[in-house]
Amino acid sequence: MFKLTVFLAVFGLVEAVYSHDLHLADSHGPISLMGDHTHKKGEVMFSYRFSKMEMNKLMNGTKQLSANQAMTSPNGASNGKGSYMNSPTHMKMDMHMLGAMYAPSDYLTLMVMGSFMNKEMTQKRMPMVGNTNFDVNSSGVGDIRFTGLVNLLDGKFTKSHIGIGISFPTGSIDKRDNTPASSNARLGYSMQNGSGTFDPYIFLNNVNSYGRFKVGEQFFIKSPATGKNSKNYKYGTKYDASLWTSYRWIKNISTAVKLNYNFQEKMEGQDNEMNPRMSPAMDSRNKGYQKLNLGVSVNLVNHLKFLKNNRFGIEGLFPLYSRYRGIQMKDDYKIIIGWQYGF
Ligand SMILES: [Cu+2]
Repeated sequence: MFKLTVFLAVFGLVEAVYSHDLHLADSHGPISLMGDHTHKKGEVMFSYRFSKMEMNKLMNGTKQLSANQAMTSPNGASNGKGSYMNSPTHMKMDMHMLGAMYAPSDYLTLMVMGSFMNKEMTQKRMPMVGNTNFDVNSSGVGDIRFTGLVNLLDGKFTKSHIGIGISFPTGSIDKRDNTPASSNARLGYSMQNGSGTFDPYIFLNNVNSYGRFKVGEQFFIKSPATGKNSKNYKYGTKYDASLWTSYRWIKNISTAVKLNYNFQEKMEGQDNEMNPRMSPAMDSRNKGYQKLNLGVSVNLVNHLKFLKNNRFGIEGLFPLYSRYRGIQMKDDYKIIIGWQYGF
């Protein structure tokens, strides 16, 4: 019996008594959520997330269309008469995100988050020039976010906090590459690494516990504050609502499903160095969307002596419904793998 207990304890299957719930798998939300939890006074946490995203379909509103259909659609520059010279057909993005959290008090947690991304877009040229494909690439750091999380309720049943922060325009909006039109062309909006604007945001995060079940919600709003960026455009206000529920199978393993609704308003202005006749990806009319995604995730906490309390999370995000403003590429899926360590 003693041997069995030791065996179970080593594998974290025995419910030991801990001072607080840093050690429970479900004390953090699904790994795709940012600012889903706060920390106790003096705690520090580091995190690393890797995400991979691919797009292989073109959409106009809610309808799928081919690259040739996209190229014969009216562009944003010529009153419904002119069409596009190229159309995107594939896009993929790898992103590395580094984060740190520190709680100077039980009521306030500070958070900073930065990223580095690699993007690739394949475009098809119009039939007149042989429908050939070409790739463009960009990489670099993204916008850095500073957030303060303030606890509203910190009970056994309900935990709520608000987050207030600013996204700083550290990501480049002048990413360039070779295209058939130019050896050093500014790439389309989605190939740029930042918004180019200071974007304040606010969110409300709530989690209710029902034993091994948890139900969480997060409502997030972000909007550019200082007018258009240096290239004469700004992204629309972004609204994001998440609803998730998790189940803790044993102390150190939980699974969750998440519904996420994402709305981005239209873009204002346009980058004058991007020719909207070139591609739907360079036409500022083709920005803004509504998306409903399903997230499926697993959280793990290591209870072994070696690397104790290191957390691992993995989440797959899949589109249930999407409606795009104009012609845009559709997200096929997104996978996020994360590591977190708090002490
Ligand atoms: Cu944390």
